[in-house]
Amino acid sequence: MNLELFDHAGSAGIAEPIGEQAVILRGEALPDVPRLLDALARLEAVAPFRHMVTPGGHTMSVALTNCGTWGWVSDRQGYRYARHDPLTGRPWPAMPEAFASLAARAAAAAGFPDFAPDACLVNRYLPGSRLTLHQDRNERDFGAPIVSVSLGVPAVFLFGGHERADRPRRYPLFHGDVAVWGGSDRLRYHGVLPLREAHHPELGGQRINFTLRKAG
Ligand code: MD6
Ligand code: FE
Repeated sequence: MNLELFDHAGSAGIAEPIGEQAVILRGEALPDVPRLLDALARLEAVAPFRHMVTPGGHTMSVALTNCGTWGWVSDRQGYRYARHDPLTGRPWPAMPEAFASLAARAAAAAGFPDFAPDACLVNRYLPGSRLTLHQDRNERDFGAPIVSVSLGVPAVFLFGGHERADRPRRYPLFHGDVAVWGGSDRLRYHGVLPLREAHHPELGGQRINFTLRKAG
């Protein structure tokens, strides 16, 4: 196993540009981790992780839940944002303050002031879970950036171009890293390689990703 995959090796605090208006803020979320995990435990108790089905009929390998006014959902009808959790019929849990404040701080650091997310998609990866190349285009306003927080086992993030066929670059995302992208990079294809088997001291074998957006 490559030890470098398991920590920042001193990179926390570094802003690593991955596009004209896209950056990985290494370790930005580290001070927030206790609050994030506490909020996640409450969220999970009300809106559990589940595997959704794609419009093509495949069950996603990533399990997900949501908080905020809008939650991202998928079923045979398509991908969209919905105010209610299809599992419980209830509104998604409110966006925890810890999520919203981290997102606003990271967006501002990346050059997007006044980011006020109304949707947070939470993805849980177990060994083998992956996300194929996709664009995030279900949001109403592409003017707002996306803020993505990684916790737990590291993953390889694929960041491509504006065409599906554009060869993506690969970036490791470690516990506490925050990726922000918007503007001219907002619609770039991206994905996550299958998660490797590994152990994280706080999260065990899993990777958690929070993706905060302005959806409505
Ligand atoms: C993930 N993230 O990192 C998957 N989308 O688990 C995404 O699909 C994503 O990280 C838009 C913006 C940032 C992201
Ligand atoms: Fe995405």
